[in-house]
Amino acid sequence: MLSTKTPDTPEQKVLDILERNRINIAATLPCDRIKALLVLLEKNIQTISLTREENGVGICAGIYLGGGRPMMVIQSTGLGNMINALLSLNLTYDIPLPIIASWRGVYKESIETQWQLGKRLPEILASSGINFTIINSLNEIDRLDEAIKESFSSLHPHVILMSPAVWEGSMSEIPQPREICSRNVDLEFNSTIQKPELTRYEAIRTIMETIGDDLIVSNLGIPSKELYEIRDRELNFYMLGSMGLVSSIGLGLAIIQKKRVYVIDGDGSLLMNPNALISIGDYKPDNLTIIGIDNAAYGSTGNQTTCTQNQVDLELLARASGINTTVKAHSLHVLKEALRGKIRFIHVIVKPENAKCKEIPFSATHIKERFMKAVQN
Ligand SMILES: Cc1ncc(C[n+]2csc(CCOP(=O)(O)OP(=O)(O)O)c2C)c(N)n1
Repeated sequence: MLSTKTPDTPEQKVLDILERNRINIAATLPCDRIKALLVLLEKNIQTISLTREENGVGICAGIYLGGGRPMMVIQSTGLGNMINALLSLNLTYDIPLPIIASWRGVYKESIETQWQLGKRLPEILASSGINFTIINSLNEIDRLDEAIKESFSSLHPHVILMSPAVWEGSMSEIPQPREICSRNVDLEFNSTIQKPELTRYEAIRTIMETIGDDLIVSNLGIPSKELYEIRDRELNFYMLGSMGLVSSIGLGLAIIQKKRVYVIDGDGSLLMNPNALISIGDYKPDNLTIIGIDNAAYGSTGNQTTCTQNQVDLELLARASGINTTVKAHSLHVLKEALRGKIRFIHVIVKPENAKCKEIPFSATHIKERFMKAVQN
């Protein structure tokens, strides 16, 4: 992509460092202090705008698994939304993620709600085992280069706490309000959810009989164990934790890869992170299918009921999020047809039953390494 140069501004220096490190995608959520940096990033590298930072951890993990070099650019408060994901995903599977965090709450901060988290962040990161670098002024900007390199060589996240002092006096362009055009939502939706006849196990077996050499990311808990039992393969990425992030990882993979990506998600997990559907509806990658297996329960933890029992329709949630080809499957035949038709969201209605399955005998890093090798072949 052609670089739009604004020589000698702090923002340009940051962009130069990212380009030197071959960062090809930045997942962002704004902070007032980095608004000029975000303008420059949008003009020069692919950016993904997030609705919640935790979702970005999943999307960036998918991009990395698919062969990309992503990073995140956020406000430091967002780190509070990301801790579980960084530990259960990045630190467990060895997935790098450089994160520029505009460090609020400490330097010339007038917003009181920023103080408590801001001042404790170094301690929180240190005690979480997350590497971090503090950059207090523009003179220290080369430490950003070191931090990004450290993240990719250690295969771990690295947070760069960037003081607002870095940008002081910058002459960079700041964003202008965009024109909002009129728009129309034309969503006719009627649905019936019948008494379920299928099990999750039967649905996953049908998925495995229908798809070819496509990529699969599977939900934590029993769905991944059932998939392992039905057909283990290198192109299965088994989630062992990080509830809610399986569809985000699928999105990241679909953005960076030409291969087709299937996600086996669950109602509990989709309701924990509907942000994933919103981002998928926004980017609409045509090589991604989310299979929302709805047993109206948190099946893996004892079948406690979820809000799909009587209130939320996941297919409607997907449509309302901008995913426009959806279907509801009560039978294996409809599921098969939907998979063949490359429908983007398949809502599969199943009974809250778990097959008796053994544990997946692989470590997280083994699952990651063999998946990446197979994907990039
Ligand atoms: C943040 C977080 N909260 C709770 C859990 C415990 N937990 C693990 S799996 C699971 C249920 C997932 O339900 P769903 O996505 O519907 O899939 P199912 O097991 O029903 O197929 C829960 C609550 C967790 N791992 N992480």
